[in-house]
Amino acid sequence: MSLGPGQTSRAWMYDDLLPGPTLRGRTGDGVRMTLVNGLQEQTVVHWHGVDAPEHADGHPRLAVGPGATLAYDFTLENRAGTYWYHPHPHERTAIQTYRGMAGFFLVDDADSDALDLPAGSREVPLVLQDKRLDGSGEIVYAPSGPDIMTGFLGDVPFVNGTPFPYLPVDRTLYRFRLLNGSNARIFDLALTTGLSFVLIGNDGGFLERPETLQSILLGPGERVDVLVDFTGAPAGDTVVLQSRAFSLAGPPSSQGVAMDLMRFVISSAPAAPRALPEALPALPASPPTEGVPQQTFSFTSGMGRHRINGSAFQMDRVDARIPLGEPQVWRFLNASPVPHPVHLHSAQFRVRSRIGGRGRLYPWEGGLKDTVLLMPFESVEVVVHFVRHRGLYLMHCHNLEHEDDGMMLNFEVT
Ligand SMILES: [Cu+2]
Repeated sequence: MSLGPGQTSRAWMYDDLLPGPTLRGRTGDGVRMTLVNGLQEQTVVHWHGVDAPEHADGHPRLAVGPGATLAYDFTLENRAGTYWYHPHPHERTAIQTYRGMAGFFLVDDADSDALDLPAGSREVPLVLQDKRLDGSGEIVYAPSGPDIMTGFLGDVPFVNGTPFPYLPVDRTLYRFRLLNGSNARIFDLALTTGLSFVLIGNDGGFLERPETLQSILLGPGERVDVLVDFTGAPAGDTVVLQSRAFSLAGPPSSQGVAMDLMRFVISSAPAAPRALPEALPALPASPPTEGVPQQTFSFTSGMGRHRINGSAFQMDRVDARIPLGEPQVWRFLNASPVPHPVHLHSAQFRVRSRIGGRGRLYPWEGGLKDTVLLMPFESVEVVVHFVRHRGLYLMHCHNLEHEDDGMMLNFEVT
């Protein structure tokens, strides 16, 4: 694949595209896809954030070897939202995702249609990543021990598979679907020239109400759906999407360094202004949580080993069980000096509190989430409610080096 003028690198891709093809469906659609494994190792696809039945969720025990195929057939049950897909083979998720295997899975429904948001060339999915390149411009993936402690961090920003790209934009409203598709890097997103984000959605679809924000902290695996209004921007101006510097205690690394991710170049062509939505579709009702069972999961990174409740992932061991339809409160404790973005398969959850560290929740953590960022020594409480599928699913850290090192467990919806 090309990285710009005169520069190429090898990549591992879905359908020879970097990122993979953007899949788009409507709630209630049947999804039928076939994975054809052209790698020299096993792989499997996980539909991140999508409530797939057990056989279609991409659990590593379902991975297929080189040359083999795997058929997916399920009904799309999620509400409108910004979902995505990536590999999930045992201990090889990090390298396969890093080398290029990831794509968007966008879902629409009657509610999203009714909002009449910017569409076509003014609705742009952007997958944000970081890479390391060697002297010849080849993408490098060779994590050292310290890299596995912090996660593998790159120094070159990639957006949609291109280093520091630009996008010409008209002077009107745009919708950006932002995905942090990095293995380990956390982005503190902001726009230059005083522009702000109007946050309308996150992992599991639209939020309760639009919110204007100057910055959004996005951990690996998390998504936000934002509107940006370029109406007042001067023609010829360049607006930069940046990750701002932030400080982080713990082992030294480049986590938190400032990075310019991409540029928007304002066109001189006239464009009709568009109004922002005043209200967003209602969220599904929350389950009652009074007196419901609780479970605690402790994420530790001692001696360079990443564990949940002291154990490394084992393919056939079930670490937690939860009855279908029973709401529970799950507490995730980060008992370590490194961040852990915690991801659940099978259903979206609600984040209800954070203690330690930042000690509060942020607007992009409202609504429905499938991934929540725990900075060092933070803990969060989430309300889980599995209502669709019984079966074996995963909880894991979405820092992919941590995941592959064993910070993952099986839970069974019974
Ligand atoms: Cu982690």
